[in-house]
Amino acid sequence: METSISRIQRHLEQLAEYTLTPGQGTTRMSYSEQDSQARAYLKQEMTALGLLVREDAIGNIYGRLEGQQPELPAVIIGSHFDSVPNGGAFDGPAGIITGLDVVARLREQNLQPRYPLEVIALVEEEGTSFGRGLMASSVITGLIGSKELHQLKDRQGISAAQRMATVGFNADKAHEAVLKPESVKAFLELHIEQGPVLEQANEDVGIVDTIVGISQLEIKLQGKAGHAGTTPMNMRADALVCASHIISHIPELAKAAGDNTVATVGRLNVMPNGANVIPSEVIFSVDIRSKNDVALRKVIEQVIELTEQESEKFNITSAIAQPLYVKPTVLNSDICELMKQHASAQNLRFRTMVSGAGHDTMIFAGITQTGLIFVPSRNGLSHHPDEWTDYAQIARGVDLMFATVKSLTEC
Ligand code: HGY
Ligand code: MN
Ligand code: MN
Repeated sequence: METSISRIQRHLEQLAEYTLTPGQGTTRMSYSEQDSQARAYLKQEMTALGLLVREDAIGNIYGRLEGQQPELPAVIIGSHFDSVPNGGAFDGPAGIITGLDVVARLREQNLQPRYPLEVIALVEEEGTSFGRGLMASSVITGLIGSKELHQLKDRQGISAAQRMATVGFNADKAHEAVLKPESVKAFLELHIEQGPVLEQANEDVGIVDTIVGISQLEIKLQGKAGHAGTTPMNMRADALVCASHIISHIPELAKAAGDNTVATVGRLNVMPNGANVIPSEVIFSVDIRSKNDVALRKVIEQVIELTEQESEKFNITSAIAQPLYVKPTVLNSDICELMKQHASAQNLRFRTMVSGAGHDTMIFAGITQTGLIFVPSRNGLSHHPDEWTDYAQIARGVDLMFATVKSLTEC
């Protein structure tokens, strides 16, 4: 007989197989071959649990356990199954398999919830493919729709709409993927902490009460290509030199803003990218986060100003887009309290905490009450092949999720 721990291990090890970079972490882009492999596995496991399985217009997977009163709003549990490049095996999948294990435990105990329960597997939370994180949950909650899905493009210039069409989904029906707030009782997510706090404090779980605000900027600098050997230094419009001046000042802007504000330039593309060609164009990302919205907005403004100043200095034209901006999000206090009661009853060592990582939970908070449980990350490491959480630690998080779900669905 499978135990919760052995189920968790089986699911996570299987999902980790679906990567573009075996041996170098999890690389699973939305609507890719690896996405399709993970999708088939998740649907198979949802079906094996007797769930009613469906995929919405943009490829999110739902597994529904009907309630005694099907007309009542559903409690949704889940997370995402896309990844960052060469990421870990737990970021996202841990939350989906938590939903599966909650259902498995209900089945074992012959419990049918009064409220319907839905396990959800979300696409494109990381934004790795199309440069805008939290994409699917933003469609589900009505923040973006088919227009944006046609505008968001990957590095090859293919839009999210075109990509999803290749695997049978339809951005022009994105409106059908929108959930009515009255159809959802709560959204719950278990996620790895992706930081060092719980491990250093030797605690079992974190109950998240706030998620930091996030801004993702995309800065495009247009200079002029030229010969590296024959173009005098005072006749250049070098987009990469300009970018380097901007980027080198960004960390101090974040530090000066206080409140643990952070800023990261994680992606940079240089065109035409030839060793003997003056860079004509540079596109780079700026990811800014803070639990203080005033600080967040201040750093965004300063990065824009800095870009304009340096562009003028280097005879560059600049364009700045902000594909994502989400305010700091306070999660539902009633659910936090409920989780704390259950954690105490289970003698779990826990704390309430702020999440420095963004999660779909913050988007669902726009339409329903939400709760987010963290489990420890070894060495605080994430977005890295060595990302790790013990299966027994995840099982303790599932214990807390199971008790919370039973309360919210009145099992
Ligand atoms: O970037 C984040 O915080 C999350 O991993 N998408
Ligand atoms: Mn994640
Ligand atoms: Mn992530």
